[in-house]
Amino acid sequence: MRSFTEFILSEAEGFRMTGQKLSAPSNYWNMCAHLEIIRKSSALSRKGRLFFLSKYAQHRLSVNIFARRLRMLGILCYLLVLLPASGRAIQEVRVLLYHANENLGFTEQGFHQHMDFLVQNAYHTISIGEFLAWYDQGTALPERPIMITLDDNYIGVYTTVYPILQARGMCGVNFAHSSYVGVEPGGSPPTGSDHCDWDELQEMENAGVLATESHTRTHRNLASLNTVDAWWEIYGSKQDIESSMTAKQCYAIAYPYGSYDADVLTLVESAGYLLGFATISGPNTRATPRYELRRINLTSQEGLETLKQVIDYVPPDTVTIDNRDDGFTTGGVWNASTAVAGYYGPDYFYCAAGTGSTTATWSFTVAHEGWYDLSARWTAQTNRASNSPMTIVTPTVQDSIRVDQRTNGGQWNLLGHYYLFQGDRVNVTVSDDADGYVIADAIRCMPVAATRVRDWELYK
Ligand SMILES: [Ca+2]
Ligand SMILES: [Zn+2]
Repeated sequence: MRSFTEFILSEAEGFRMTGQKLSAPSNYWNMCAHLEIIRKSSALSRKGRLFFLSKYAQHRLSVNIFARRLRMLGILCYLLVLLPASGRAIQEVRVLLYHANENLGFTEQGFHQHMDFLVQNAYHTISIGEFLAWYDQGTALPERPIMITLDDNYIGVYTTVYPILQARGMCGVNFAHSSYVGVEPGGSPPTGSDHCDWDELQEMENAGVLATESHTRTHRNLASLNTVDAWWEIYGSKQDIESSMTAKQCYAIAYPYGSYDADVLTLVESAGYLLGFATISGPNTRATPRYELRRINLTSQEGLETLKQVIDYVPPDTVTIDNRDDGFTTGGVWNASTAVAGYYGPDYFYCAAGTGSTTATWSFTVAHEGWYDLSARWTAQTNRASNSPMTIVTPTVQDSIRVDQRTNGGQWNLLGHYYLFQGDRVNVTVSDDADGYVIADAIRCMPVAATRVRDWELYK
């Protein structure tokens, strides 16, 4: 495939100038919209295993089954009552995982840079308590919520991470293997592989900067242990942390090596944990299983581009309009559905193929002049239209493209790249003049770096 530059060079003739405004020939953007993004999927293998629970565990289990039923009832009520009325997109929380050890790619400078980026871009670190209130009760989170976690309780958590977070008013979670708290294999002076001691953990806890939670006792692979050993690791570390720290409740566990199976999850619930963190990449919603929460493993050496990617960074001026938001209007009959996964917000609308009289329009006013990428989402299936017509209309842009809604569901697909002026009213419309079901889910208009303008001017 040709590079963007080669494409511009060969296709520059095709660019249309309208006053000061430039838009690309639709075939380029159609090509972009059809680019396949390989999605990684994690398959979790689970193995069956017989085990016996202690009396305490059995009691916890029956209590928890009741609690789980109550929770399911709660979720049902949420779905039935709140969801259809809600105009807000479902919030997501991404959890980052670092290891504060130079031997594992940790650098003070890199961590500094990552945290500065988060603060400067209005991300808000949340605590385990805030996560739980959101997950269990739907309590609102701050804008751009994010959770910082550190595994293995390396001394760098105390010497480096703690002051960096504290200076920025941020917080995080320190997952400690409780048998190794205070263990210093490097002797004196401390080395990167030494571990924080209980006094240091208590100090960070009291400061409200880093809460210590469980990473088992001795960091063994939980899925490979028999029940007695797994219980000793899971329940024992919770006991260690709660008895060694003042007025401490340990609510969360992170699985060593990200390893767990169905039996491990049962033990974790029985031990009284409320949250379990894996190392499966991706965002958490309130529907993510509470003992299989996603975490994104990265090192602070990785640059800001990687960070932006894993946190799905969107610049502040980005406008996102869901089919349930203000700014979305319809003509003709549309039906709501959640049947196919990958939709944005609470649901999507669909209509059958027709003659173009059934339409859905997303409208917004541009806040700042500049270049924007305009994208749309849909849910893909074979019964969809391969040629859903979309028009993009502003006072000076008039673009018509067709998108294939049989593929590329559940992701933002580029419709076009436009120069927009402050105060411009933008209307994006999809109609039923197509060869299958047409989907109206959400659109996004995201500012992009001005470098592309300069690139283009080189070749004009
Ligand atoms: Ca939607
Ligand atoms: Zn670990």
